[in-house]
Amino acid sequence: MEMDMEKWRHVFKLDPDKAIEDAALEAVCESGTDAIIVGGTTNITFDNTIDLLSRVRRYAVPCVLEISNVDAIVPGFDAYFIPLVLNAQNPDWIFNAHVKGLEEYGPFIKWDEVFVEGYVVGNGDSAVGRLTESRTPVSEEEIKAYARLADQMLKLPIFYIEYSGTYGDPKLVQAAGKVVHNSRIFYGGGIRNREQAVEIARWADTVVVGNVVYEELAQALATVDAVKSTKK
Ligand code: 1GP
Repeated sequence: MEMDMEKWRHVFKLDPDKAIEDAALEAVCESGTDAIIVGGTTNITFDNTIDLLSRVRRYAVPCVLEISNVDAIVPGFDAYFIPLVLNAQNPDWIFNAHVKGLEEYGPFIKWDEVFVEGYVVGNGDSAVGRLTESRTPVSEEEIKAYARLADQMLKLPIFYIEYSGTYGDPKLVQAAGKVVHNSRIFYGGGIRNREQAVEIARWADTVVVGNVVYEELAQALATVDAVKSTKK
């Protein structure tokens, strides 16, 4: 599958642990979104991940696995996103999990399919915030420092501002944009309607829409056009 992440403006993130009917999945995959990210934090298994991949594969949309569990790495995705949680305070989520994965899979990895995401978790009460014991809240000055860490120091392809479950402050996305030169800025978290999608799309390169798919599908689908018709 052709995959040019540099052009992605909108992506849906689907959680293998959540049920989605065929008709809803079709609407999501045919919505005009640029890609589907398969990812979640809890109860992610090989079985539910391969099941979702095979269902998304009926459609001509790129499909990426965001790895959260070394035991649920499924071959056959177009690419693999590996989060590195920059504000995690639990060392397991800084590099221990990555080293464990590399011990097991290191020789088999196709590195041109792998993109490391420098994550900043903004919602300390989200599943990922609790798991990684992320240091929150994040101020504008801090987000700029994390953005420079990801972009200039670590030279990561993606700087991901993650507010999963709550809508973050667009000013933080704007602040990050001022200092990032090369990383793509992804924002995900709490986008529930067109207005929020537009507000974020003004500052983020790529807008990630997750949970609302499972709660208000029509609103979720409306975010695609909202993002694509907004100029950054
Ligand atoms: C989660 O960034 C995504 O990783 C999207 O968050 O589910 O709140 O839209 P929501």
